Amino acid sequence: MSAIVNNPASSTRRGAASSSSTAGEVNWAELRKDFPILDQKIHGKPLIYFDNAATSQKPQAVLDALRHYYERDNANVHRGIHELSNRATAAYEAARARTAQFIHARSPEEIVFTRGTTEAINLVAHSWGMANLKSGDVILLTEMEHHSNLVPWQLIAQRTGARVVYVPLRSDENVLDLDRIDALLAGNVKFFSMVHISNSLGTVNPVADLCARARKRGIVTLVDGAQSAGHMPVDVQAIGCDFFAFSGHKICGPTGIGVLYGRQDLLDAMPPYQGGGEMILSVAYDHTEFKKAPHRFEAGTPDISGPVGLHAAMDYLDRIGRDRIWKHDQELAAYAQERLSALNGVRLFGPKTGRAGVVSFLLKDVHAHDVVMLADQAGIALRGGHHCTQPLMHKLGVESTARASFYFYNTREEVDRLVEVIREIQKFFAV
Ligand code: C6P
Repeated sequence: MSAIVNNPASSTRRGAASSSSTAGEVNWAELRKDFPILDQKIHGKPLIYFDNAATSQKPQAVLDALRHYYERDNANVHRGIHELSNRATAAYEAARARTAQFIHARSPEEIVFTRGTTEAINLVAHSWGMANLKSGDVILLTEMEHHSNLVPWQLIAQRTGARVVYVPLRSDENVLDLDRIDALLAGNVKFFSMVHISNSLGTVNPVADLCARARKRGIVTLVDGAQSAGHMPVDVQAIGCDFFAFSGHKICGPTGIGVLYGRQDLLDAMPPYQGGGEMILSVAYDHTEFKKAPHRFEAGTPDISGPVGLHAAMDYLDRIGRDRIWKHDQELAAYAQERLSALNGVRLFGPKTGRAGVVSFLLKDVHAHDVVMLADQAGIALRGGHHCTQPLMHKLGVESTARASFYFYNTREEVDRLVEVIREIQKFFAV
């Protein structure tokens, strides 16, 4: 990393040097140099990567950590008594401790490694849900959930007889209708699972407030942090949730590694999700004793390089500062919103103010996929489709949207280029 200067909070800074930055500020354009992938042309045009909600790019520090692990330390964890296995185990558990610190969990024992947000939510739905839900119970979700926080609950509802109920959107602003929350929670709600930042709308939900209201009624809560962890400071104790899930690949880490935070007492009381090696204390032909959490939920050889890469990613992000990343994301999104809304024939989705770095839009009479295909020809990576939020799209009366999603290595100049390209697309379709 070369682009952060004079940041007193950044004690682990490496090679900090940028004469163009002012005290405590980040030279965002300079940070791009940490991402080798960004330095290329697509269809002859400089790559503009605006598909960060799908997955982020990886800085050199993460690529180096993965390479170092496989070149020097690779072995299986928790099993061997040899040096390499000890090193791999130490790296794996150090990543767990770093993750606990990253989201301010009380201890590393509250961190379960999973394949991603999706698996983390499925783990809770299957383990906690099957053990605690029964016919007549209500699972409360919101109308803006990603399929990953919707389908697992429908499956568990089918098996337990519980019902899924949704907090509605306010039609004017694409935000949750908070006036309805208390009445909904007063139903027979046992579990309330909510997205922190909507991947389709960019809406930032007031999760601390929602969790506090649920907690008063003894309702267990989960926050889907796929789009928030890595984009803003996250403190699970301040949020007051019982579970929090996120994916490494969306926060500069590798694919295949995710995190489930769970309150220790809840995790300890939950039955295993999968059975196999690593998660047992002892096995006999007729019964098994399981390890305590988190190991009871990590059956089989885990992804080891994943946590190593994730550790490097978390260090990298914190050298920049997640408060700064959040400010940058929001400023870029507000700028994109302002520029796009000034165009004729552009429908913008999501809240008018305070949105995260996600901007969904449609051009009048142009299919979202055509927008994305033509933007690709101009070197811009957008995403088009339902973004795994089909019920939400239905609610909004559309099949799909085009979406630009930002991260800290994106710039205002890139947004300007997007606007230019959208104008060209409009001309092409004579809108
Ligand atoms: N959204 C997108 O918006 P996984 O695939 O397990 O890493 O993450 C799933 C997931 C869960 N919740 C939210 C809010 C998400 O945005 C996502 C992933 C991607 O482009 C893929 S649809």
